[in-house]
Amino acid sequence: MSGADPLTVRGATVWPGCLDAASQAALMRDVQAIWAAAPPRHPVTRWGRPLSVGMSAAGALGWTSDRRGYRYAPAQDDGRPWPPIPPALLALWARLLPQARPPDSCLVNLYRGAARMGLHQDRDEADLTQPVLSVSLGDEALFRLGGVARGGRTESLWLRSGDVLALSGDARLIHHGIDRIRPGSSDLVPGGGRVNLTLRVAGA
Ligand code: MD6
Ligand code: FE
Repeated sequence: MSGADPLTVRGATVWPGCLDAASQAALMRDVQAIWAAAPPRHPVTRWGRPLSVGMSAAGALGWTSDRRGYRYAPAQDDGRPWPPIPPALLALWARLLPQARPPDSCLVNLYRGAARMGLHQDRDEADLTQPVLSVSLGDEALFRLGGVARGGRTESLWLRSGDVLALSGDARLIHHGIDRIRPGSSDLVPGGGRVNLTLRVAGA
């Protein structure tokens, strides 16, 4: 572990350079083990359009989307359970968020090329008093933060490999998204791109 003191951007807590190079490489190996058990896929939205982000997950609950809409799911589409959350991520959560309940879900998102994620809120979790913690690996990404209400002013920051960010307290329900990545800015992810891991307490 390494890195500077946390900073606050629109209520979100950011720990720049929280994971050192060795921790990032170890976590990338954990991600590859998750992908071996739960390969990234591009689920379709309610409107039938595949997401540009490749999605996998770990923990008791993963995430799925299809024509019925988005939801947490206890198993993959083929019925297999999601692989376990890597112990290093559980330890990071416990260290940075000692008051929170342990996470039961870790979404694993892969951004390649022009992949992006539109402005959204994370509000499908059963207990919205619990934080969401995100870890960035690989290529840099332009992260946009807005307010709890839709519309209004937004602010952007570049998230780099090893950066960690939490949405908690009054910032738990702010709008946020990824405008774009900077392809080729890191060689951590095999095949290129960016991985974002988000740890949550999804279930009751
Ligand atoms: C991403 N992150 O960084 C997308 N959600 O690729 C999220 O959607 C996110 O970073 C909740 C809390 C932190 C996040
Ligand atoms: Fe989110």
